[in-house]
Amino acid sequence: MERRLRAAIGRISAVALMGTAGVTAVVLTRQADAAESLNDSDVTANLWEWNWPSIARACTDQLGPAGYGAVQVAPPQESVTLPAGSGGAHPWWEVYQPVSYQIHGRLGTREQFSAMVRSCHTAGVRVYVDAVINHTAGSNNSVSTGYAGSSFDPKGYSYPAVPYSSADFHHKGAECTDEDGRIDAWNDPGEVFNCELSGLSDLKTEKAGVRDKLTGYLNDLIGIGVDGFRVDAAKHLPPADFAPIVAGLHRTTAEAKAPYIAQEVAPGGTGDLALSRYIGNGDVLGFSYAYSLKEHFGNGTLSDLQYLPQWDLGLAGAGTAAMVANHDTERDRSTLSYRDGATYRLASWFMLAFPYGKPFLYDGFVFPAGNTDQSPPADSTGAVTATDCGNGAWQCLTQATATKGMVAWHNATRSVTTVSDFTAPAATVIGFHRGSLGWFGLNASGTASTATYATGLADGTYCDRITGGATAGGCTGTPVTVSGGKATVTIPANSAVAIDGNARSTGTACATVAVTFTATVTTTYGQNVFVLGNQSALSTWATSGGTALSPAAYPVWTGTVSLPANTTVEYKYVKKEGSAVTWESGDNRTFSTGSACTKTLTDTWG
Ligand code: LAG
Ligand code: CA
Repeated sequence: MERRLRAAIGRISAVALMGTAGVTAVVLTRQADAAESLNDSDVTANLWEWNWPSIARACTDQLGPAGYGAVQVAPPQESVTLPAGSGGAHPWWEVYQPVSYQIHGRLGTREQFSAMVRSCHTAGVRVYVDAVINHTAGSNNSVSTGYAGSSFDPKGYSYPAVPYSSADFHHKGAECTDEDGRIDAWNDPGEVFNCELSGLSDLKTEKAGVRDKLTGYLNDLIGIGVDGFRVDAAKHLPPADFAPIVAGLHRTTAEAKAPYIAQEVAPGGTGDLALSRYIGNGDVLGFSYAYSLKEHFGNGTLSDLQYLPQWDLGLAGAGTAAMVANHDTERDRSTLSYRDGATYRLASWFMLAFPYGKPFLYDGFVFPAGNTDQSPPADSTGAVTATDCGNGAWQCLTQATATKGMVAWHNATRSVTTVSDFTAPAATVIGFHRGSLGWFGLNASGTASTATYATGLADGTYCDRITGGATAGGCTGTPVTVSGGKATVTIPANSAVAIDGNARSTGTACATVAVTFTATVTTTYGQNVFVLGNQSALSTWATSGGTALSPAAYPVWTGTVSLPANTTVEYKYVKKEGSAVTWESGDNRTFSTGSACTKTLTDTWG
C-alpha cells in the first residue's frame, strides 16, 4: 500500500494550464508511467455522444472484459448550446462548435471525464477523443453562450474564454478568396484550408499562437490520461500546420507513447489535398473502405470480398482507421448503418475478421430518418442522459455477444495478416481462415447454409464465438468439429460462425452429459416428483417411467440423468401418487445439452 502511494505521488507534478475561462489554472497532472496494463488490441468502440458516466460503465462492464483496445468519445470541450433550431432543440452537432477548451459540456464535466478515463484504463481500455481543432463555433450563430457559461461574440470572432480574437481566424477577402467565405471548391487547397467549413469560424493555424492553444488543449487531455485523437475536419488543417501540433504533444500517461492519431480526411482530393499528404501526421479514416463495404454487402457479391487486398482504397491498411459507419455517414447514408439491420452487423463482423486497418466499431443513438439534426437523448438543458442499451434509443452493437465474440476472434488471429482458403459456396456465403489461428464464415442469405471448409485449425472441437464462445470445460457457443483440418459448418441465415484456438472445448469429449434437474415443487404427503421428456432416458414421455427426483432438500427435488450431448431436450415435471399422475401445465420445458460433461437446470413448478 505504502509503496503504491509513493509511486503515485512520484508521478504527480504541477502543470500550468493556459486560460480556461480566462484564469490560469494549476492542475495536477499524472505524468508518464508505463505501469497500466491495457488490452493488447487495435479494436476501438466509437461510442459517439454517449455521456461520460455511460462510457465509464461500458468500459468496466463490457469493453474491457471483451478485449477492446480503445473507446472513441465525442468532443468533450465546451460547445455552443442551442435551445431551439430547425431540427429541434440541442442538435447533435452542437459539440462540433467549440466555445472554449474547458472540458465541460453536454456530455459531462471535467470530473466525470477524468473519472471515465480512469475507469476505462482500469478496465484496460484506451480513450481516444474527437478533437475539434480546425474551427470554433460559427460566426453565423444567433446565440453567444456555451455549456460551461462562457460567452463569445460570433460576428466579432471573439472567444474570450480561450482567448481567441478576430486576428486568430481566416477571413473572407483576406486568406479566404471565396466570395461567401465558405468552402465551395472542394479541390482548391486555398479554399479547403482557409475558408469556412459550413460557416464555422476557421482558425488561423499558420499562427504559432493559435497552434500553441490547440496543443495546450490536447496536452490537457493527455494529462487527464487520453491516449489518442480522432481529428475532426483534419482535411481542412494544412498538414504543415498540424505537424508542429503533433510534435508538441506529450507522451501518454498510461503507456508513455506518442498518442494515436486518426485524421478525418474525405477522399477524392488531389495534389495538396491527396490522402498521401496527410499520412505523415497519423492514420486516416477509412471512408473508401466503408463505401466499398456498402457496395459489396449491398449488392450481395460477398464472394468478391476476397479481392479486398487489391481494391484501390487510397490508403494502406496499416495507416487506416477502418470503419463501417460513423455519425456523418449514417446520416447521409453513404455507408451502411444500423438501419440496415443484419447487413450492417455482418459488415461490422467482417471488418473484425478480414485484415484491413484498425477496426472502429460504431454505436451512436437511434434517430428518425426524417430528422438528421435530432439531439441525442437529453434533458431540457441539452445534457445528454445515460445510455440504456435496453430502451431502444441507443445503438449497442459493440455490446452484443456476437460482436464481443468477434473482438476476441480478431485479437486471437490478428498476428496473421493474410487470408487463406477463401471459399464462397454461394455469392452470399463466404469462409476463410487466418493461418492456423482461426476460421470465419459469413452467410448473408435468408436461409441457413451448410458447407465444408478448410479451416487451417488443428483437429478438435471449437466453440463458435458468435453464439457465445467457450466456458470452462465446454461450449456456450455452437460446437464446431475440425477433422483433417476441415469442418462442415452450418451458418445460420444472416449470421456468421467464428472459431479460433482460444475458444476450444477443453473438457473431456463427452458423448453424454450428466444433467442435474433441480426443481422447486411443493407437494402433499405421499406425492413424488419425476421428470419426463422426449429422450429415452426420460422414458419418452411415458408416465409409467421417468426419473424419480430426491426430496432430500425439500421443496427442492433433484436428480441426475445422462443425456446425449448437443441435443435439444424437451421435458416436464410430474407428481405421482400411486397411479395418479399430475402434469405441470403450460408448454414443455426445453434446453440444449451442449457439449460440456455436466449441466445443471434450476426450475420452479408454479
Ligand atoms: C466534421 N468533420 O469534418 C464532423 O464529422 C461533422 O459532423 C461536423 O459537422 C463538421 N466536421 C464540423 O465539425 C457538423 C454538422 C454541421 C454543423 C457542424 C457544426 O454536420 O451541419 O453545422 O457540425 O455544428 C451547423 C449547421 C450549419 C451552420 C454551422 C455553424 O448545420 O448550417 O452554418 O453549424 O453555425
Ligand atoms: Ca482550416
